[in-house]
Amino acid sequence: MSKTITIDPVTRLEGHLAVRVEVENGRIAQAFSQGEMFRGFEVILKGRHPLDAQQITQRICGVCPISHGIASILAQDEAFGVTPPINGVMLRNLIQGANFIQSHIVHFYQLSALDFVDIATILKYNGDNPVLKDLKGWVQGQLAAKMVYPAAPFLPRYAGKYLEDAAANFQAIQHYLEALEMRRMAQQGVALFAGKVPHAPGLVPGGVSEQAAVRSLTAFRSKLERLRRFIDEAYLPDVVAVAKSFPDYFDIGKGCGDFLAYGVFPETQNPRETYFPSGVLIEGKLQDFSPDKVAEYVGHSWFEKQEGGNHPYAGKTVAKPGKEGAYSWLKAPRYDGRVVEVGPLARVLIAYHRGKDPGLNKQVDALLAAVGRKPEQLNSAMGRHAARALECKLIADRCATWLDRVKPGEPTFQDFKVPDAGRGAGLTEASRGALGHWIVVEGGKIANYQCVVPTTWNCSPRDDQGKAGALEVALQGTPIADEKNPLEAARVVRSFDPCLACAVH
Ligand code: NFE
Ligand code: MG
Repeated sequence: MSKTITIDPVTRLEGHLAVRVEVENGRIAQAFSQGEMFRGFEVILKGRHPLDAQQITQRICGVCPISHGIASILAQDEAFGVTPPINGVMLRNLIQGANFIQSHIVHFYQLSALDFVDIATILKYNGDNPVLKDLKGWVQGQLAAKMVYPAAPFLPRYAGKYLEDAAANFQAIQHYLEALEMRRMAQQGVALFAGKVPHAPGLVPGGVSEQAAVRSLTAFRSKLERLRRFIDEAYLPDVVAVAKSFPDYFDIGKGCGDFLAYGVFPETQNPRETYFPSGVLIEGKLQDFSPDKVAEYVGHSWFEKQEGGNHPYAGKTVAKPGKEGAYSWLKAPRYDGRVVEVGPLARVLIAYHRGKDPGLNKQVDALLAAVGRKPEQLNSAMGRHAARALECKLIADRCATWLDRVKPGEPTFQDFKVPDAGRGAGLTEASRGALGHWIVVEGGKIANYQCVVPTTWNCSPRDDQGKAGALEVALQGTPIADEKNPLEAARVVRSFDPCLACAVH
């Protein structure tokens, strides 16, 4: 007998995701990931001036607008035939790097940690940390006032096993609050070179419109040093502590096992020479990434019927609500017809397999030793958290190198003309994974614009062949101890850090 459980909405993630699972003998047998809203950015962009694209596409999301902006200006760099000066390349990296840092920190503390940390222990706090005393007093006040949800947004939550050690909980709760301050600091770092947050005017084809002023570089460095301390002293140790307390999550949430990264953070004027390398890991073997092999299917998506997969240059976005057999507003991107997972785990594993950066491989090995796991166990719910935390450190450390490479006072921008016709692919990574924008310009206007987005890869519905998407595969086999509290399923979903606002764009 199978029992269907629907989690709708899955909370503590970005956007509107519903997950329907069929449970048999205490385990998930089948899972269906449903994106619940249509937005239509690709339709809005048609017929507009190409230079509107990086502004409009940043509105896809408030968490990763920078990566949409970067994907858009990379596509336009190619379409317009312009190469940014090295200062422009480095400032783009600092802007995008700071955006990744805030995103990873907010994902662990504000979105995921409450799956593991027992916030209810705050009522037992008897120490003299002012922040924790304040929080305890606030919860007590809400209880005394008989509020329905006295500790919202922390409670209610699914019942289950949370961190038992009181001191570990207090520390994590304190870091939860500090993380908000860290996030603000990283956002300020973005704004120094991008103009403002979240939707940055400073990202332009040909480079960055802000100058490389010594004052901004110094301000960025001081924020970066504070962030690096938080990542080293709080974020990474907290993830290791959670990983050691929940070792079973290195065996839960195992994904399809195939991974894709476009690569991100160019270190030369060639946009493909990136710090995190591109690549495809299929059945444990590393292949070079080929952009021609990306295609989107809509067999189970609410879009007009099409024959087979469309490469993004030929992609169409025609909404078809109520289409028979469809259950999601996400398309189903596939690589060479295969389901692949994208994100920090994909980037870290692909860099690890490439082995070009011995320092990076050493840090992956050290993390695995700290949690007592083997590399193959990174393909799991806890592995995704561990890879994300490690990646956050790698990026923050690398930002210091990019800062050193900026030449103060030298140009950050190369002028260009918008041609009457052209096309380009902007391939980068957002914090949640491989992100591509494809632009076709005709008559000086956008003739077609397609975005293939990280969460569209990870949370896609089934494709035309009926192959389940990456999250759907990862949910299969997940044990569900209590059908009224499907905490295990929620933990697997959140390990992907889904953003449905992006995914449905
Ligand atoms: Ni709305 Fe986004 C990221 C992009 S997710 S957060 O990271 O691109 O698919
Ligand atoms: Mg799209």
